[in-house]
Amino acid sequence: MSTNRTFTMIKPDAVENGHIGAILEKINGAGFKIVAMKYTHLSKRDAEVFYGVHRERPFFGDLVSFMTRGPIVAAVLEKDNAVEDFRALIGATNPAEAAEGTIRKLFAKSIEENSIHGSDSDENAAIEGAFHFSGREIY
Ligand code: FUP
Repeated sequence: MSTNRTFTMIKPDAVENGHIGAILEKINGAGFKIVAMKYTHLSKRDAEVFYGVHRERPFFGDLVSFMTRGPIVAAVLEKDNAVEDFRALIGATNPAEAAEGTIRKLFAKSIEENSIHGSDSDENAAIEGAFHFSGREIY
């Protein structure tokens, strides 16, 4: 995956609350092109592997429970400077600290259930995109 791409998940809280459409509108409105997308449901093992870097953190069990509670939307997005620009669009991990107009400020209720994921580096964007999509599913 080239460095103008990032990976996102619309998380179970945002799906449950009917925010898929509004969030995709924000993403497209900010100039991101969707090059892969699926509506899916993480297994416990999927969530444990995806968030493996947090395995030793006290919130890990709750994070896995939350991320497997219901369906998500996974997508690969394309734009110049995708990783950094998408992190700016979604806002701080804790929605209470997120800037006005960001996706987490608009839709998320707590740091645990913060509505959306965005890769934090080009390297992780490639790893996370490949975790969810085969090469022939990315256009
Ligand atoms: P982010 O890169 O903004 O998604 O944040 P992190 O990689 O630091 O955290 C990944 C996920 O772990 C967050 F989206 C929510 C969860 N988390 C908590 O539940 N509690 C915390 O204190 C930190 C993160």
